[in-house]
Amino acid sequence: MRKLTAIKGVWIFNGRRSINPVFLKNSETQADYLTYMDVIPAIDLIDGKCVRLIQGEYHRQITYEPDPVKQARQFFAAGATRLHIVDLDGARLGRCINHAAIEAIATAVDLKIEVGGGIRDEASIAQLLDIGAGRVIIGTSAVDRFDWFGEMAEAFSGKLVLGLDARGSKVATHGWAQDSHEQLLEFATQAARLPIAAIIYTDITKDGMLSGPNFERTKALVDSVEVPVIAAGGVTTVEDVRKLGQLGAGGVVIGRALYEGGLTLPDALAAGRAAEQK
Ligand code: AMZ
Repeated sequence: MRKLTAIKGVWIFNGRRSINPVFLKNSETQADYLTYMDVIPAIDLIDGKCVRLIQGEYHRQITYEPDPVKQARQFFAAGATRLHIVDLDGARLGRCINHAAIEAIATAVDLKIEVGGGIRDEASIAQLLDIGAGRVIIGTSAVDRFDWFGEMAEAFSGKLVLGLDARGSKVATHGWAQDSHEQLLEFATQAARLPIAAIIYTDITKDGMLSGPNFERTKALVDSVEVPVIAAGGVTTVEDVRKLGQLGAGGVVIGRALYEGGLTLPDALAAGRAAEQK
């Protein structure tokens, strides 16, 4: 751990990962930067099974492991410490659908879990935290009801993550079926003033394409906000992980590349740790 102010990374406070440093400014202890990046494998759920979509389109679905607990155990055995779970049925329908599978994973596997997809009310957030999720991801409702999102961010300080999914510079919602009027950087800047844990940025056009992430927009985000930016969508190679680390991403979410064997989780984790030493 080193004090670095020029590189964006993950804020820590008293040796622990922390929320937005804005909320630490009155503290006598200075917040430090921890420069390693989280490498977070993804489980996307449809009908209780692990799937991937291509560019978020529900008719372009690949089913992998039918048992998500088995998949989560494999990620844990390969060295993961965090797990990204998306309830894709939930994202489409606007309420948590794959609750049983999420609870089964949270109960069976010792991973820090972030989960999203269809979370639209306070009770759903509380319920997911209750069953062991460490963080809850909110996308659509942050865009549609920003004031509500602000209230929830305060109520569950450091536990919410903004899921920022975009086609180009336009933020998308409702399982990526709708484009909103929000612009990526403006919206991120506004949301980053709240006590959220991170922003997960997904470039929809890259997602599931195995052709690399959107480095340019990830960098623009990293340079615009003071919360960790986690990059998702298209992360395919060790080099992608390394480059995202160099440009200051606080983490990466990896899906299809892990499932199709092109990238091993130990190699991706090693690249994330290497970013720590920069
Ligand atoms: O692939 C999709 N069509 C998709 C997807 N992966 N649609 C939504 N999501 C994810 C977002 C975010 O993690 O990346 O669901 C979460 C946001 O859900 P919601 O319901 O709050 O917008």
